[in-house]
Amino acid sequence: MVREQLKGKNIVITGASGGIGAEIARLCAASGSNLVLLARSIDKLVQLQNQLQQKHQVKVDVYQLDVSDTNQVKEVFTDIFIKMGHVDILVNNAGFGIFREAHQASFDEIKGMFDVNVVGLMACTSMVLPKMRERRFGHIINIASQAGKIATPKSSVYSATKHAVLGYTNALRMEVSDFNVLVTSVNPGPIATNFFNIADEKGTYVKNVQRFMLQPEYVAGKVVDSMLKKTREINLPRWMNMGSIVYVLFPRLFERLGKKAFNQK
Ligand code: NJP
Repeated sequence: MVREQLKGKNIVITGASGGIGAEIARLCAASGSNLVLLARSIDKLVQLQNQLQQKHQVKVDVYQLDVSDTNQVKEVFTDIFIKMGHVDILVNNAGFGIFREAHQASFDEIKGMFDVNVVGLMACTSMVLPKMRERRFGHIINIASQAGKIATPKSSVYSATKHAVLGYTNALRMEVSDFNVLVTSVNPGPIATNFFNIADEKGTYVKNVQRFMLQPEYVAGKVVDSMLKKTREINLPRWMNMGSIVYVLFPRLFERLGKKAFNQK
């Protein structure tokens, strides 16, 4: 499916070596966008680059980037601007989680999750904002999580990073609204990706939530459909988001009644 509004647009995707990021890249390439794909696994990026260039005759650049290294972020984005001139859409997708109770999370794990999910996302955003504001055009899409709306046991640190992403995203949306720059957060529930290889080392959560796992292609489709459109949030699946609305209204009751459902990890 070709999304006409994306033809010839410059799109940068972090965490594009697999999962949702790679699926978003596939759909954007099918719409004729120029892509910059970022991740640490350069071999996977090069493979995807070759596939997309052959199949869709689009321009795809790849860079090895650990988004938690802010010096590297600066260098890579500086180079992207030299080559592309401007970025129309930034998809901040790189992220990871480790399911652990707070008392078991090591300082390295805590710092690691914040450095990638929060600081890395903010650093990439900072690099594209000045030009987007100047051009009065652009879209920043932050992949957060339903974990950014409801924190559940064994997700204390991961949820905290995604709450931070949502706080940042909501303020940013207001900051740039007069500059015609769009800001969208994406809050999915569990998606069948490699995310759980790290997050859920015992496989308990995957087993328990298997029946309502989202497919990465579906989530990516919703993200790409929202591109360059004024979409505040994408919440998937819908019923899970209803839960987060009720949670805001009746937190104590919700935590008590939902205790079993929240203890899936
Ligand atoms: O996971 P996965 P997803 N610097 O593991 C990259 C959120 N989310 O697609 O660096 C740069 O297949 C990694 O690349 P590499 C989640 O929090 C997920 O599911 O080569 N990139 C890979 O391309 C995350 O924000 C679920 O290892 C780094 C990508 O990130 C986003 O969705 C539910 C990096 C991760 O791909 C994509 O995750 C939810 C670094 N330091 C939110 N570290 C879910 N799957 O259930 C990792 O609500 N990456």
